[in-house]
Amino acid sequence: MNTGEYFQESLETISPNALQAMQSERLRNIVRHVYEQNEVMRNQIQQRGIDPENIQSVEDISALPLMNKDLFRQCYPLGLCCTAPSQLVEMHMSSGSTGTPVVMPYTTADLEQWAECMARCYRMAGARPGDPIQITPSFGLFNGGFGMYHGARAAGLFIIPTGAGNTPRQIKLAKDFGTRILTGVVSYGIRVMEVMQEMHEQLPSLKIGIFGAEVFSDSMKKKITNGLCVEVFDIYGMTETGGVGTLGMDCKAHNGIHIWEDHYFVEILKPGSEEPIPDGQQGELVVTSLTRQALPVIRFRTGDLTCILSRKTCDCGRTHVRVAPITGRVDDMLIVKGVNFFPKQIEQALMQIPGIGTNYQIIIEEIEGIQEVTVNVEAESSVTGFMVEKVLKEALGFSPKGDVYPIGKLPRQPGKAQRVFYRAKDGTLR
Ligand code: DLL
Repeated sequence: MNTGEYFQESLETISPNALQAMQSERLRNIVRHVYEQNEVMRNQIQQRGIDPENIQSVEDISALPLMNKDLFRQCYPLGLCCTAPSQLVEMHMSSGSTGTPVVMPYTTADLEQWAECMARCYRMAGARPGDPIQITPSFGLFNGGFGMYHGARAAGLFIIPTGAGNTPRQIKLAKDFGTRILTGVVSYGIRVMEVMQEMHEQLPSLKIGIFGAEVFSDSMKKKITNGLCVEVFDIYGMTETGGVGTLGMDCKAHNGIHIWEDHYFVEILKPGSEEPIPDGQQGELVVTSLTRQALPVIRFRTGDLTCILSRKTCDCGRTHVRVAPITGRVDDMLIVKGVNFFPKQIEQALMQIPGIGTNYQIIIEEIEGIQEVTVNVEAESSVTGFMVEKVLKEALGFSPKGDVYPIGKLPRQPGKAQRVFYRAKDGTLR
């Protein structure tokens, strides 16, 4: 069954051989471009003892050096830029955990490339020209708002650019303008759902929810699907690859995130090493941008954990590789009492409890030299701490403490939600 509708059918359904030839040609060009235009990149390549002529096809990619976030930070603000400053037309920036920003500059062609990737995502989700789309990420340095906007222009949608916040007004506008597509960071999708429930409102025109920027479990996806009465899509991208949707999204088959492979070459490596990980096994996603001008990344270590799910043609007809929804970041893994786990596993377990809310905190603290975990979660009064502890024990194999709070009582942050907190000796959370 072909469930697909395409923005660029011939590119989205390109044959694997033609795709590989296109990637190889683009890789040769992009390596030459960064080598000729940027001193930092040239030095990195020279330090590996190679020159651009060594890279003839994607099969040669492992000869190239790897980049990471630290390199971006060291080169703040435009030290990695590969075009003249006069060519730049926009920038976005993420601050990250250390507070030193990661900057992404764009040329006009880069904005078109971004819009193209995003427009493919919209069309893949079932958006059609003229559909009202409400864009809820902030319009500012964060790439979410503007990326969704550029793509919506390319896809011919009717844009309602609400940006972040004022949820009751968002719901009113969605009702008044018949919003069909709601986009945002995952925790804001959840917020809209909660406020709609509080207001006893329904949005009959709303059909498509496009959310990302944060890890979300399958059970959270189900909760949002049911709460907003939408088909939920998991959109992926990051500042360093050019923003939201550049990497891709899942299609209506919901069987992995299609990576736009004519624009990005992906590898899965063992975290902290250059060892490739076979398809089907989890590792760190490493991305090379094949078509960006101002700041193409070469073998960028994303820090995101996933695996290659399938390289076969999908039910939607697209041939681009599918990766699993992101498990978490390499440094998100928690090790408590000898058990390794990711926050996503806690979310997956919690969301199966009937009556559970969507807001939770994982608190790690050291008590008499031993790490202890407490999970605070909002829920209806029918849910007890014992019920929470039971599902967590079954999911994790050890027993975190479970504390239940009334809905709306745990703090919420604007933007991406913080789920894991460390309790210092003086009781403060950080
Ligand atoms: O979060 C881009 C974005 C905006 C994606 C809106 C989707 C929706 P950054 O702020 O640079 O960019 O953060 C990128 O967020 O490396 C992942 O760790 C995480 N991330 C992004 N999308 C997903 C997703 C935007 N669908 C970082 N699932 C990435 C899980 C995601 N994590």
